Amino acid sequence: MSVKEELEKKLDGKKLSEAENKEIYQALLQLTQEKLSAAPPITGDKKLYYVSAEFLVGKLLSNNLINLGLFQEVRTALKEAGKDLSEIEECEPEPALGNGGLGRLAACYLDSAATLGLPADGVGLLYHFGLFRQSFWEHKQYENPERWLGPDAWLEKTGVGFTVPFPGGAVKSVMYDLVVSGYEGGCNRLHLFDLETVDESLVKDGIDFDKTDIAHNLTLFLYPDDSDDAGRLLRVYQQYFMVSNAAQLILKELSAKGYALRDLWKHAVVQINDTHPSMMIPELIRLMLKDGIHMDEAISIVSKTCAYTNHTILAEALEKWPMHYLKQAVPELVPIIQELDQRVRQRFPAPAGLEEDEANPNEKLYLIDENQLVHMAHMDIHYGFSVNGVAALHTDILKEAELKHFADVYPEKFNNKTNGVTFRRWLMHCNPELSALVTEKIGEGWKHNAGELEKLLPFQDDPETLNRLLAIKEEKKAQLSAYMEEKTGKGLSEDSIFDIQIKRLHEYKRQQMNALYIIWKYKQIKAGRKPARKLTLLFGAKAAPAYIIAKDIIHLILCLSELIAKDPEVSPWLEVRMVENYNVTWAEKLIPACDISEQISLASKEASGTGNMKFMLNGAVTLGTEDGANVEIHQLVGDGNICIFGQSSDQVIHLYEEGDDRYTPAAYYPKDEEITELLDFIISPTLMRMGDPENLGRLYRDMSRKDWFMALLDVKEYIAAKEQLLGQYEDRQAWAKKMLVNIAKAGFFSSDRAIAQYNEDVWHLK
Ligand code: 26Q
Repeated sequence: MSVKEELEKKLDGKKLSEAENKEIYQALLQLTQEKLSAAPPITGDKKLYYVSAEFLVGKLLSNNLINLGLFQEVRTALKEAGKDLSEIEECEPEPALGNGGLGRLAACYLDSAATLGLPADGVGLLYHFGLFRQSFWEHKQYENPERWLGPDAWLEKTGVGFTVPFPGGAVKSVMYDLVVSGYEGGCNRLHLFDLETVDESLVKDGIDFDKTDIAHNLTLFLYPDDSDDAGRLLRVYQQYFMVSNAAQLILKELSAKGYALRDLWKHAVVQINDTHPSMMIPELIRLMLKDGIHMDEAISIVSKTCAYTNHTILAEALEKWPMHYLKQAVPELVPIIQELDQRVRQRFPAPAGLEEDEANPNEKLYLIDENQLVHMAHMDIHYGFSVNGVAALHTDILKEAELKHFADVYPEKFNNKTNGVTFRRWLMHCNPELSALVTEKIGEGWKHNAGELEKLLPFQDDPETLNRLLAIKEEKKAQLSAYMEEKTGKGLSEDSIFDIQIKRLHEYKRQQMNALYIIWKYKQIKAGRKPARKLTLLFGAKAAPAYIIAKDIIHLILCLSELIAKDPEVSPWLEVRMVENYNVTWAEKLIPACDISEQISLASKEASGTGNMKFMLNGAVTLGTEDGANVEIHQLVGDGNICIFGQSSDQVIHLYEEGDDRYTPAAYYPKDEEITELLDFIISPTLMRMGDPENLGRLYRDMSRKDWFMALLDVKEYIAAKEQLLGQYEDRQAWAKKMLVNIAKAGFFSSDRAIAQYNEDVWHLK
């Protein structure tokens, strides 16, 4: 039966051309699910459990169709019936089970593990409400619950469930599965645990709810606001609920295969995705002790089973839980954690002859510090067998600075695994036009072996290929413009340069520095210095609900957007748009249309970045600092195909080390007229009339007095670099060549490569 016939059968005989999009979506969902269940499960003697508090999988329909090899056939059948697959996809709710990079990485990795035929399941939580839905009103962000669950979701009920012990009484879990298809391969699973007794009616006003009622709220929200004690404590409960279920599932599967508990490490490997699942370690030990295994052996087994990935060096994101939280939420783990700490203290005691008032240099290796805070990462490093960073620079900084004392003790545990992204979603799906061109030029091989994209390099002087690349970029810009028109009522200027910054809103990512560029450009145009071509700056970002300055930065960008749109002198040359509720679906529309990819974090602060890789793969040129994976992109494409600016990570680290003498904006900027002018504009009457003086004033004070992420230090170089890059855009052939080199060199950033390396060095599956 053809796909068309199968679909029409599911539509009870209704013709595709006569069915509503919603009906077609449901028929496609059913059909795809049937095919997925028929796909062979990946099996093996040793299995990876990728445990993560976030899996930002995005919409699944197209992804599954691609992996099942049905995408083209379905697209064509729909087209013939006058239907458009991307419009049908609009019916699919997006599971927003992640904040950003870390969650999206987990999703790419599951795709690649299945593609490579490795037995690897994800384990996480089934949040009923994903990351909040963002809306803008009077230039400010508002948050509303994002309920994505329903009949249109892809989940399968499994019938598996466990009991999770909490001091106030045990709770029961139910496990739901998402089938993870590999490209032209078998299937793995993403297991998401829900609370049997969850109660959605607890959600009352916006995203607020009773945080203490854990028997009913554990799986309601992704990362409940943890700006207060109740929220932080709930995070601990949530994490324990996740790891207890994960541990029980792993042991159940082990015993179903007929293996003994003490052989766990031979048949299972647990990848701990950042410290959110770190309680896996004491929980597995607890279960082994209960089964009669002695402490020494339990520790040794678990230490051979667990591996840890670090995704950040920002101090505020490193989890340290007060002991009293753990005593309240997970009392049974407390003696185990204390024992793990004691063993470290015995092995690394205070050096002999230490004076009373002298600090113990080994203190920083301990799990429990003098303030009774439990450092989750320390537990992972001592009691896991592998510690990896997510880009070369990040791993170097971990080894040489942040975690140097650990790397000195365990050099063999530290390794780098530069992040990667799945080319199925981030090229084949979001840019079928470019995929087709690539295939036409170099054949199909790149789809399974991304390194083959280098075969494009010989085309860098071929005008036909270069013109086609430019034409595809134009087409993707037109598509984005049409989508914007549909969503917001206003399209984009398709012949302008599209400069895009999309990522979580955080001061270290420096959206505020981009805003200063906008102010500069606005002033230039007002002064009569018009550019060669219009520039469109696009933003997408959610700010954490309690992150005040991040919300102030959104406010500034939205105010600038309106100011410019309403100014007939400026608006023909400059446009600023911030998309509402940025998510994976938006990313899939924005990235293929991008000319300039903004990767401007303060050097040393962005562990890797993965958006940078997606942009490059779609032929955008990076404007960035030498940070995270930008460093590797730079090395691969060479100076001429990227635009790098700003202080180096060494310089930045040095500035922070200077302590009180460190870079202070108050000492810098009043001396510099240009910077003074840019900053002062934030509180100028023009802008204050448009926005809220409280928000703008606060942001102004923060940027001029604290500027913790040194935007003012790099801003002039940033402006100069951006202007230079905009100039280069005008030589269209030379620009197309840059695009081509970026695409050709992107193969290294395939998550297939990353997963193959994890397997080779860490997991040893198959
Ligand atoms: C911690 C404690 C309390 C509350 C929240 C958190 C928390 C939540 C989410 C800490 C960190 C995260 C997410 C981090 C994240 O997404 N990191 C990104 O990981 C990507 C994949 O490795 C990298 O590419 C990015 O550079 C990194 O920022």
